[in-house]
Order: sequence, then structure tokens, then C-alpha cells
Amino acid sequence: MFERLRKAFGSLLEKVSTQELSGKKLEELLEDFKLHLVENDVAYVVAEHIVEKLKEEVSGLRVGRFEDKRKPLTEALRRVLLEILSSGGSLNLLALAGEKREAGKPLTIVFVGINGTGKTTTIAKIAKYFSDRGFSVVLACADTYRAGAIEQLEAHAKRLGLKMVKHEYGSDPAAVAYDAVAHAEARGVNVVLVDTAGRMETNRNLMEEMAKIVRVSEADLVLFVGDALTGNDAVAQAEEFSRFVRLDGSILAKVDADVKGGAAISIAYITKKPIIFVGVGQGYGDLEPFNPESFVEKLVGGSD
Ligand SMILES: Nc1nc2c(ncn2[C@@H]2O[C@H](COP(=O)(O)OP(=O)(O)OP(=O)(O)O)[C@@H](O)[C@H]2O)c(=O)[nH]1
Ligand SMILES: [Mg+2]
Repeated sequence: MFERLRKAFGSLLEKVSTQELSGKKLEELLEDFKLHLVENDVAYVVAEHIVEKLKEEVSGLRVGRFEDKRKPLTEALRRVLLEILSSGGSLNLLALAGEKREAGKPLTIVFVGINGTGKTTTIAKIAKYFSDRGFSVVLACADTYRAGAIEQLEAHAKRLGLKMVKHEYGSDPAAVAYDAVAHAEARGVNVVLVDTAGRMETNRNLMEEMAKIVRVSEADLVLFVGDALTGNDAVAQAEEFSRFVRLDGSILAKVDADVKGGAAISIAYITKKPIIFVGVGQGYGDLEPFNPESFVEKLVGGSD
């Protein structure tokens, strides 16, 4: 995971260990580092921010000529990354579901994103996450569009022993979401997970349809599912999606296959919303709550 960004960090630290932490040399090093960040899916504005922050941190450092500069720089890097990754705050799904259950209402979550990012798989993982922790779950197949979408979610529902609400292909997806919420309210089901069709952010009709699903289901949360492998594109998509619906957070899937690592940094910085989970494989258990500290550790750890 993230081999390339780790390498960029490692090489910066290596170079710095033998050089002065000031002047033109440092400028050059950081400029070079910025390019490495951008090459590894860190959005340009975010890379600039990181480098500026590092400059500030480093210029305040008093390190003797022969002292190892790697340690203070690693610490500075950790601080800067942590601040970015925590900038969206946090969102505790279990606590929210608990509160709604106390109030006798279901927690309704709608998952959105472009085609093939991992929405349906992520929903199955989150359904298992909730049921393993004592919450009852119903799935809503509000993807009435893509061939095979209903069967795909249904297969997960069967394997997980969950009910799924569905309508015919071609029917109004908002009506499916509405029915699932009504079902949950009538039966005291705790959590409603709404799967939606993948849609390009440039398709206005489909974006408006998504807004309708969110409105009609009175969703408590709308979560953006991004594909880590699409890097900076995922960030642009999230920004565009947020023009049509309120995004409360994101989930980054396929992080296991991501050799770069910049997507999470960019998405956290630009959306200013928390990353709630990362997907780390295709199995139901391959979902990890996003933890900025351990993420930073994976990126910088071991290189000092
Ligand atoms: N390696 C890996 N693969 C994943 C992960 N999440 C999803 N996938 C795979 O990505 C592919 C697409 O996943 P789906 O869940 O169908 O994606 P989707 O967003 O629902 O797709 P559409 O409904 O067509 O827009 C599948 O082959 C999944 O197994 C992940 O975290 N890691
Ligand atoms: Mg799907």
C-alpha cells in the first residue's frame, strides 16, 4: 500500500539528513518533493499546502550541523499530514445509529459515486459491520438502472441474511428508497442502506435524480464512495457531487490496490468532510474505520 508516496517521503528524508535545512537547497528539495506529491495523486493545492507548512515548521527548527535532521522533519511531516487528514472532523456511524434507535427511528444512509467505485460492495461490508454490532439492517436497491444491479445486491442480502427492498428495473429509484424507509419504520429496523446507480458527475439528469433519492428518503447521511485508484479524479467528482447533495463524508474503496496514496489526503483536504472507512479488499471484512493516525503511520512510518 502507498509504496510510491512512502518512497517520496523516504527520499526527502534521506536527502535532508545530509543537507542544511535552510536556503536555496531546501527550496529545491521541497520543490522536488512537491512534484513527487502531485505525481502520487496529491492534488496540486494540497501539495502546495504541505510544502508551505513544512517550510514553516522546518524554518523554526534549530538543528546542529551534524545532527540528524530526519527525525524533526519526520515529526513535522506527521503533524502536517495529520492536520490535513483530521480537518473534516469525525463521524461515528455506530453512535448515530444508536441515537436514532433510541428515538425509535431508522438511520438512513444513501451511498453515491460514479460508476464502479465500489458502492455496492461497500454497502454489503457496512451492512455486515452494523449487523455484527447488533443493529438490524435493510438494504434498498435504488439502482434500477444497471443490468444485474438488483441481482448483485440481492446476492449480498442473501449471503448476509438481510432483507432487500427492490422494484422493477426502470422504475423510480427514489420510490425504492422511500419504501425501504417505510419498511424500516414499520418493522423497527435500525439501519437503511440505500444503494444507488453509478453516475457521471457531468450528467445533470442523473445528478438531479440522485438529489431526489436523498430528498424523498429524508436521508440522515449521504456518503460519497470514491475509488482510490482514480486519485485526483475522485476529488473532482466529490466536489461536483457536493453541488447537488450534501455530502456528509466519504469512503475510499480499493485502498489495498493503491500504490500511490495521495487520494485520501486530497479528498480530506478538499471536501473538509471526514473519511469514514477505507475499503481494503473484496471480502465483507475488508473495511477499516479510517484512522488518521494509523494512516499517517502507514505513509511515513518506518522511514525515519
Ligand atoms: N481490491 C478491492 N476491490 C474492491 C473494493 N471495493 C470494491 N471492489 C471491487 O470493485 C468492483 C466494483 O465494485 P461495485 O461494488 O460493484 O461498484 P459500484 O460502485 O457499486 O458499481 P456500479 O454500481 O456499477 O456503479 C468489484 O469487482 C468489487 O469487488 C476494495 O476495497 N478493494
Ligand atoms: Mg453498484
